[in-house]
Amino acid sequence: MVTMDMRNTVFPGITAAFLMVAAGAAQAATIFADDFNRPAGNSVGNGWAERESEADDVAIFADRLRLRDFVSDALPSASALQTGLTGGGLVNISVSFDWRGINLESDDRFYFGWAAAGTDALAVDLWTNTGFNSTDDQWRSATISLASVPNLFDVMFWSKVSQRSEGFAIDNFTVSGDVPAPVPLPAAGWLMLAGIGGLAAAGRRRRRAG
Ligand SMILES: [Ca+2]
Ligand SMILES: [Ca+2]
Ligand SMILES: [Ca+2]
Repeated sequence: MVTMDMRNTVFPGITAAFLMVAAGAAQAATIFADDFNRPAGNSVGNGWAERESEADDVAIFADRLRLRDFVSDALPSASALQTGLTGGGLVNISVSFDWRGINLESDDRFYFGWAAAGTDALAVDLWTNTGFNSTDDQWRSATISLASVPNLFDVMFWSKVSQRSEGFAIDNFTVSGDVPAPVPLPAAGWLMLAGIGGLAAAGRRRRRAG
């Protein structure tokens, strides 16, 4: 009876461990997400800090983030900042969002930037930025890999435009990462298989010796 119990419990357990390893490598986890689906208003909410000239330009509008303004003294022209995101041990951290330009000319840009937590939001040169431009009103999707992102980081949408009517709209913003594969488990599995092989070889040697 003891032998039957071993077959029923130990071997399914080993199978489950290897399946967990295979699934872990591709499992994505969300760090922060915002679909901006909430009542229209001049404050974005959900932790976003705003830089704008007129209050209704960095705002929730039509279930999206609208970022459309021109603060004339320095960059950013307008921005929405989210601080204190944590990688939490995830790998391959990336962001994705949908966007479209609002009245942009060819020399206008908007940016997604990221930096270590606490970086000055007005010192855009200290941020890692990806720039976009669109002179039509088509929605597009973007995915950006945050290489070497620190464990605690800030993200910011910001613009570099020349008029208050220029900007962009954002929707379906997600920051996510992959759960790292549990490396020690496959190592242990190989050691266990090597051990079983070693026992079998020892058994053969004992049988030959006898
Ligand atoms: Ca506002
Ligand atoms: Ca939305
Ligand atoms: Ca312009």
